Amino acid sequence: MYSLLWTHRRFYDGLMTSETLTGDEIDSYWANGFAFVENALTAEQLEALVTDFDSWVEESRHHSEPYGETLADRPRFDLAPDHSAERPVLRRVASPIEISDAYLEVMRNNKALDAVAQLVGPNVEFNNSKINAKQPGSSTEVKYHQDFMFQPHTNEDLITVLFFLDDVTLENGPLNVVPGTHRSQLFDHWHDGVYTGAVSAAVEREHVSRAVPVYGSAGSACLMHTRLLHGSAPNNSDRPRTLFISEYRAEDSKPLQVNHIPSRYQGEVVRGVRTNRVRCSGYEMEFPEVPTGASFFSQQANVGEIAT
Ligand SMILES: O=C(O)CCC(=O)C(=O)O
Repeated sequence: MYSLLWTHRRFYDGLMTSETLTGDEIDSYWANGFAFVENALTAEQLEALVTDFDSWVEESRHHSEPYGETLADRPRFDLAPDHSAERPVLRRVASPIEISDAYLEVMRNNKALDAVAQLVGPNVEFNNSKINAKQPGSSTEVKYHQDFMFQPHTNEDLITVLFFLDDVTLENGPLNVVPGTHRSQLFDHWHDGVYTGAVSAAVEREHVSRAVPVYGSAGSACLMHTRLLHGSAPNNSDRPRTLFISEYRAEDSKPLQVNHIPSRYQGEVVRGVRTNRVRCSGYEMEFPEVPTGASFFSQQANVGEIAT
């Protein structure tokens, strides 16, 4: 719904401005907490990302447990419980920029990053990256959460960019966002002493009816405010849904806890310059738990254990 609306607006506005986001789109981002950028990737970039991802899916057929290594000493490739050699369900690749020149190049250069610089720049740093994939018919879902609750910073000028590597439709498990929630509270992601990386069932029930799906063609990107409440449902279609997700922050927003997806590129200035300044906003939260499993899916699996 949002993508169609913005497709048309971009066509007309694109004739009038060389900036990625128009003034209205910038206002809409601050009001709603998200923005949509069509053709955020060039055709060549998209093809290179898909080619590398397809090769990792093929490789995953030879594994039955999460595998590979990251800087965090946790597996890089995370497999869903229903993964098999015949029907591979690779659901997460942590920090693909370390093992792929194509992903590294896109992290540094893409049209959505220009939009990030418009919103929280001009000076922008890279924070972390991952691939989230939902193979056809897979049960992989993402429980409702706010990204900021995984890695607090001195201020909240962080933007998560989700690049669509496949066409995202209503059927293949699109991202669902709750507009305006970046301006409401930070919701607890700890329940009964367990960090679940998700809001309580009560908070989810309260907000889910206002959630809107973000869908569009491969190569598009959704930009999300770090406080925006979001989640996504299983893929009930026969088409895959793969996202490359790259998180950026204003250069004066400094991390207060270790990166939950560490990378040798974290803190790289990708737009503008380094200023040696720090800016602080006022908020309170309980520190998150750094995952010990291959990804946050193992933390969100705790949700089933908690009555909230
Ligand atoms: O894969 C998705 O649909 C959402 C991803 C997400 O919210 C996350 O990884 O934080």
